Amino acid sequence: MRKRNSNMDKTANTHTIFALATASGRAGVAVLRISGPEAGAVLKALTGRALPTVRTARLRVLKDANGGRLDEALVLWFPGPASFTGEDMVELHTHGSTAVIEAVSGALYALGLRQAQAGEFTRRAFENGRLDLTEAEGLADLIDAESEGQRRQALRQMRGGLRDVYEGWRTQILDALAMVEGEIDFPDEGDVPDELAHRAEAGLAALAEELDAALAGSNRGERVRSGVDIAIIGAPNAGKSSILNRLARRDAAIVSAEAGTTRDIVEVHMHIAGLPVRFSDTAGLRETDNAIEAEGVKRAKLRAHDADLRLGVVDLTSDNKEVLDTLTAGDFVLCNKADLMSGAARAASVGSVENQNVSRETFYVSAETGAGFDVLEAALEQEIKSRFALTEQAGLTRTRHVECVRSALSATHNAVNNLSVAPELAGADLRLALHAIKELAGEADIEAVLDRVFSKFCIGK
Ligand SMILES: Nc1nc2c(ncn2[C@@H]2O[C@H](COP(=O)(O)OP(=O)(O)OP(=O)(O)O)[C@@H](O)[C@H]2O)c(=O)[nH]1
Ligand SMILES: [Mg+2]
Repeated sequence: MRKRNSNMDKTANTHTIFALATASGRAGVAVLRISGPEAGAVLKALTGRALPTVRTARLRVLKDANGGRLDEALVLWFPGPASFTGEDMVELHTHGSTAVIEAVSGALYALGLRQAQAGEFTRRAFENGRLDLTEAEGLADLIDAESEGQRRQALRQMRGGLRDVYEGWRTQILDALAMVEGEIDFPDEGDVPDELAHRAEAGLAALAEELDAALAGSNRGERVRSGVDIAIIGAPNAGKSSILNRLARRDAAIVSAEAGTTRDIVEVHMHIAGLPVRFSDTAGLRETDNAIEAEGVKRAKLRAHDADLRLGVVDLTSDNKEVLDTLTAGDFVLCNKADLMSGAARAASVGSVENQNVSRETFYVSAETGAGFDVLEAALEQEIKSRFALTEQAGLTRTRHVECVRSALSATHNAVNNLSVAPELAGADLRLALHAIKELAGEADIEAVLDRVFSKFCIGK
């Protein structure tokens, strides 16, 4: 048995580690996980008995080195490599008090184990080939998931959804590379046609299209992960804070008849269409000598600029030019205080909020009475669904993925351009594309290529 602080282990990977898998604090049950070569020996030492049946819960008394009872626990034995980390693993389901967790942890330290670092179990699983990088990321997202959409997306990625996608790309690149390499290495072989490299062209064009589509859809995956940002902007007193409170169904922001009430940004978080959504109520846009209000206006504009969707609130009795100019295509115009408007006034107003160049939906609402909110909320849900919600296809969910796919795409474009000019350059481009896919997967080695060249082309060498 390794002793604590011993230097027997030079490589961190072979050290046996443990960690509390459940949240700390008072609870009915706590789960401690152990992983590494000593896991089995540790379980024997703790229970003073032989290892239990594989992957079967057993009730055992846990004792320290002096025979002192620590707790009665359910124990499970998962020998590697068919365990989560690929190493020998043990789970101890103890009672969930701080005292029990501390006592059992103390016994594990005494047996020479060290506490796992954040993510170390998953890291080992990755290094042992139990999951690829995107699956590990999916797992991390699943643990963090707060909304329905996040849960579904993370689960799909954890189960290899993205891997399936990039394995398809990898095959396409390898196919093309095999053709190109055939051209370079065996130019005089009779069974390798001269125009071999050009046969790669159609496949690469199709690949470029797929990569392009994945990049176009990446905004969705990232939004599901990080949430949709909606900014409420408008002239002072238009009723922005009242609208926020209506949407939130609580008094989140201060409402008053005084213009310039809101200065700091007031945020409300909720879930719409299974996605986390952040509404930001902002300061009314106007010129002002007041330094604090001016700072509020500056922040409002910045938030509006960064938002995924803007709700431009207008009060038809005042000047709304600045607000309307801030809105872009797809944003919503909310004509508030509809309760103060006669039907004729409303009809006359239509032209004043329209913009010939930018298509925006217009809603007549009253934050005071709640009129029009059912229509507005339904439209918001529809908009979020169609613009950001999950699609059937697994996609890119992180900036890291987007960067890898971007380099794969640019390398593919270069390869297509080089095919007719110099196939050896196209080959180098395709290796770059392959490397980008390997980065996406979290791999390093890229030597599968040559095997493929020979096996596919029956060159006879
Ligand atoms: N009649 C009527 N009054 C409204 C409506 N919405 C808001 N108000 C009133 O308009 C005034 C301003 O409302 P706020 O929600 O504070 O407006 P705001 O746009 O947040 O204003 P600032 O934070 O100052 O920019 C308050 O007196 C509200 O009660 C509405 O739909 N109908
Ligand atoms: Mg306000």
